[in-house]
Amino acid sequence: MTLRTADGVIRKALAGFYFVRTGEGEEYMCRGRGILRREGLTPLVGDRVSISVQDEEEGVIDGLYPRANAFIRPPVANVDVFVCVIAAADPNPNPEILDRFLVTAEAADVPSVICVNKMDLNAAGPEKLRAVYGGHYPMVMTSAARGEGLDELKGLIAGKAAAFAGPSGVGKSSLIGTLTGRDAETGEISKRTGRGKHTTRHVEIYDTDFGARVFDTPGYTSFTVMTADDAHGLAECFPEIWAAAKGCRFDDCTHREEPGCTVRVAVESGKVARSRYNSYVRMFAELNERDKRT
Ligand SMILES: Nc1nc2c(ncn2[C@@H]2O[C@H](COP(=O)(O)OP(=O)(O)OP(=O)(O)O)[C@@H](O)[C@H]2O)c(=O)[nH]1
Ligand SMILES: [Mg+2]
Ligand SMILES: [Zn+2]
Repeated sequence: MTLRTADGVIRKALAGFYFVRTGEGEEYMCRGRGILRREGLTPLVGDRVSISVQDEEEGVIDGLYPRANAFIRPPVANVDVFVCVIAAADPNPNPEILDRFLVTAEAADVPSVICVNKMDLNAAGPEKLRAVYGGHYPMVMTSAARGEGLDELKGLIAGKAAAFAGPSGVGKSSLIGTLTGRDAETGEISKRTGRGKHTTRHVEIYDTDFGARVFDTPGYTSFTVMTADDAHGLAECFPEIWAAAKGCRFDDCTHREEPGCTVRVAVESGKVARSRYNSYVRMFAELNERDKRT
């Protein structure tokens, strides 16, 4: 039985249920209507949806409103900015995984902020990361453990729908805990169970008192999904490579073997970091293979 219909946003997805908050602030646990599945539409956290309310707690998702953007990993929609979290150490930074993620965000025209967490570990990695990414992406150095760098992070995401993404264990949930004031609670749980770690298994949106809605997402251990349109669109997804490519003599330069390629000159002079260029070349080869097959 349908009591009424309403519009809302999916705040959490868990075990086949979608938790939808309506404009009036009520929350309903919803299933998706069969028609969505048949049309190949998977509701995502962040989606704006129309629902039929069935009783005080439950409803059914009837349809999805058009999305500004949607991602497979992490499975989120309508993101204003990604906070790409990487740890100074423990786990050690993996630049290629970060580059793959940044390309995915660029391909969808969603800006990224790079957040280097666990600065309290005094590792050597962060200076290198700043040299590679600092001129091309907003960067913030944080310690969720010590509450450092959080005001700067807040400034970068205030008023936005900010999805936290990154490998498992880098501190996404810890950062979100301190941003939303839920840290004390998490600390108690970890003391009681004796576990230092609470791996996130679902996507959920949390409100903050500075106007940001933050998405916590499960960490990934590898990143193979490639969403750049094609090999030639790839250079566009590396801001500093794209800037260097403007000077190339040939419009169709792939920036690999071509003589006089200005991207390679920029790599030699250090304007483009070698690790970024290597990521580009590897991803180019992968996309080329994929395009050949299809
Ligand atoms: N030293 C230090 N440890 C931290 C910091 N932030 C988080 N940790 C610890 O790192 C571990 C992982 O933190 P989480 O917040 O669960 O990491 P996550 O990115 O949410 O991990 P997944 O949910 O598995 O993707 C926990 O033991 C935290 O206490 C930090 O700034 N410094
Ligand atoms: Mg987590
Ligand atoms: Zn070139």
